[in-house]
Amino acid sequence: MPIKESELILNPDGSIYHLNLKPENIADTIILVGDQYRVDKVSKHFDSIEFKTQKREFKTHTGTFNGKRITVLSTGIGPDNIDIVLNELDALVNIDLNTRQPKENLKSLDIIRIGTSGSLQESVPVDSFVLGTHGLDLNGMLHSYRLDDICNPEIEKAFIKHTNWSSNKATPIIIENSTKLEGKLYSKNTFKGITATLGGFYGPQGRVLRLALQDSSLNNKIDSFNFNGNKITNMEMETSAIYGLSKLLGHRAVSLNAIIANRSNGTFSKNPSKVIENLILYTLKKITE
Ligand code: R1P
Repeated sequence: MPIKESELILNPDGSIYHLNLKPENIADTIILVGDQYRVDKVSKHFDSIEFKTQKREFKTHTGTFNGKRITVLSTGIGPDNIDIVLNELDALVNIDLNTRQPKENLKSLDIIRIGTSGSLQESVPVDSFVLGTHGLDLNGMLHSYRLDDICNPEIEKAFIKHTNWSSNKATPIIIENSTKLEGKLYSKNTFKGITATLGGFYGPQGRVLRLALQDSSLNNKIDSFNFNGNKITNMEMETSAIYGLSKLLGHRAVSLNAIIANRSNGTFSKNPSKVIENLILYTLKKITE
């Protein structure tokens, strides 16, 4: 049965609904950034750009860097947007948009996030990079899918117990990165650890402006969590959703974050643009080595 028009929505020109892309517009290596203005900061290093589009916060440039075809695409903020981006990218490569049927031979994309994030550990300072070994999903978007094969119950149970996690909130999920992409992107210049992904910037990440928190000691408990040496290094709003949907759809994903704030000692980078630029150059070099 073809997938109905209401479920797989195409624009009049045949491009996919939110991303405004056709299958030929994307490379097999995709860099995801949050901020739409970061797309230009990546593609300015390309040898050439063959394709550009933007709809809402989803801006895409495809080109080559050192001869390798790469797409850079902005996701905007949050796991809800990742649901759109990962499903539509997968549809572009794994669903025949003419027949509206899944393809027989499925393709795996390499998906690399270049994000910004706050460190939770004093030992992971501002202006450093963190590679997420796992995404710790604390926002719940992934619970709409069947997750049987991607969870890590032992570590999830330990986290729930350690934090006395409220049953009013979505059950935490831990999802691994692609070890293949970790091998390509990791070096002694990057920290490694579990990246926690929240569904908001203030309360969900323990920031208090005027509203009281459900659990004011949660961040301290997250900081001190240690499962066989695995610690939670940083917090942001996309990684676990990227890891979860990539695993479910058969893509490889790794998330690199530039640390621009340290929540443990209250510091913020004096030059966040510089650390982001450094991470962009590091990533482009590593994926084309
Ligand atoms: C919040 O300011 C945003 O910045 C971080 C968070 O994950 C969230 O998206 O990442 P990006 O700079 O990649 O958007």
